[in-house]
Amino acid sequence: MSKIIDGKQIAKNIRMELKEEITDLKEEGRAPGLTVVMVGNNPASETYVSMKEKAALEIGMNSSLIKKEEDISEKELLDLIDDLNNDPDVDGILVQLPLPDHIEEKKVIESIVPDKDVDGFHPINTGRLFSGQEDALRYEACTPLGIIRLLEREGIEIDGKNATIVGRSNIVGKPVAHLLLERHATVTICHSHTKDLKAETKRADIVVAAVGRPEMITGDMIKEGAVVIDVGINRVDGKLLGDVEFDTAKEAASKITPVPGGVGPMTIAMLMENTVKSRKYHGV
Ligand code: L34
Repeated sequence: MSKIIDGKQIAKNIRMELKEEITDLKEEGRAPGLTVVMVGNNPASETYVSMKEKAALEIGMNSSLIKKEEDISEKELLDLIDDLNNDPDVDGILVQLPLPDHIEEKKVIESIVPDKDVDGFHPINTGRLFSGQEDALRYEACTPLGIIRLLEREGIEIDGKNATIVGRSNIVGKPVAHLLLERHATVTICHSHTKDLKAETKRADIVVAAVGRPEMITGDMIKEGAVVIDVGINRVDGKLLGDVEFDTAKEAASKITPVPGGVGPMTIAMLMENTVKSRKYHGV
């Protein structure tokens, strides 16, 4: 088995499995429906939303992309979401972030009905994750869930392992900590006030780097044989760099994700998984 975790291939396998499931759902009467809303024309967002659209259509989902001008008012955006909340053909609603400064992201996220929040950002969904409610309908954020799927598919054990997460964002750091905790890892979350970062990463069996600083996690910070998951996507001089210095970290690691081709494609596959889950919940 290769040391490099092929997120692109794993994501593809998952999408193909979902495609078969969607064939059955169509026979039952209705394909899953995903609506992605994008405001403005941030080039990175353009790339990500078109990748989401393509992935959805390829596996037989109904997908629509709604693009709005940068100057759309908050009220107009909230009204649009309200329409989607009430549209029985829409199982999943995703509003691509970031939003322009005049729109309050929190307000927009909270306006999506939790049972269509396939991003898993609504406080109902994060609350159910953080309080360990496993039986309620609960969507988990796509990037954190994608990390768990990567570990599962690579046969990496989580139970009893030391997992150190670098970064405490609401979108990655905090939710991935809870998903790992739920699977019985001993979890440490590091951030800008952490006294000795190297000491924390060095004793980890699993390191998740999600800070958004190019190549800040170097090989000397990794324990021999550890698993390294790089969530960073930093554009530097037209190149994509992770938060991990790949070449040095690879020497120490037993397994490592590349950037690109690691966690990124899994984020999109998990959006598909969550939308299929929503379709099953909502029925025909
Ligand atoms: N609402 N906003 C909402 N949901 C999300 O889940 C996202 N995110 C983040 C930005 N805003 C969002 C994404 O979709 C980041 N993100 C995302 C998704 C996919 C990829 C990267 C970020 C991805 O597939 N990256 C490729 C490289 C693509 C390229 O060339 O730029 C990779 O292989 O890592």
